Amino acid sequence: MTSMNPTTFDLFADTDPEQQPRIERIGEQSCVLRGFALPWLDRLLPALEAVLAAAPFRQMVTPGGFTMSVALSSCGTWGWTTDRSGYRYTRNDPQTGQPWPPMPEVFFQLAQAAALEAGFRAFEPDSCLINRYIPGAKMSLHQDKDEKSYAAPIVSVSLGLPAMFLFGGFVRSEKSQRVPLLHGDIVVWGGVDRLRYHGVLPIKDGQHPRMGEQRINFTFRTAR
Ligand code: MD6
Ligand code: FE
Repeated sequence: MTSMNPTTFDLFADTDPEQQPRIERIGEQSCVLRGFALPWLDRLLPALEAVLAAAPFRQMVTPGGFTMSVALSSCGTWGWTTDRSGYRYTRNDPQTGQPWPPMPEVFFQLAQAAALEAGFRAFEPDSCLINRYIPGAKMSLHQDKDEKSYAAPIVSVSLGLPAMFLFGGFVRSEKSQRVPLLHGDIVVWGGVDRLRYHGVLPIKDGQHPRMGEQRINFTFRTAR
């Protein structure tokens, strides 16, 4: 410290936005960790490619008969699927008949680190749903309620094109907050906020320098 002159010291003062822990609370037990995934990307993206080679993105049909605009894949012990007969977690990918690819260690570690940063200890996700949005794709307001227990939080990683995340209440009609999400941001929510309605507005046209013309979202859960 003795070698630090006042000018150097100023660079690390608490007014420097680069040095702030960028945690934004969006609910009693929910927050956005700005840029949290960025230092992990060099390990995360190759692992993502390997998962997608084994379980490619596909568009699924809802029980109501609508084809989702978001393309989905999963990794981990349990993968989330939907078809005309309903929503469920399955051990096998219905498209390949094979077990979902195992969750890469770096996925698990990132999810656990983000949960801890948000105040949730010992998060052990057994499922990672991977969503791919191209411009125009959206996610209607919904609750994540197919998991067996709501004790564990959900950790949601955003990559690529920006999105406007809607964070609502406990009934669909309640007014939502609008939370802009950028490449590298992570939303963590749980506890009293676990069953809040949420969604994503249609993704705007654009090119992301690293991810191209898409937004990729991972949501980590404890399904069982
Ligand atoms: C998305 N996310 O951000 C969709 N669910 O693309 C979700 O549906 C979601 O971000 C639960 C918790 C966080 C989420
Ligand atoms: Fe969700």
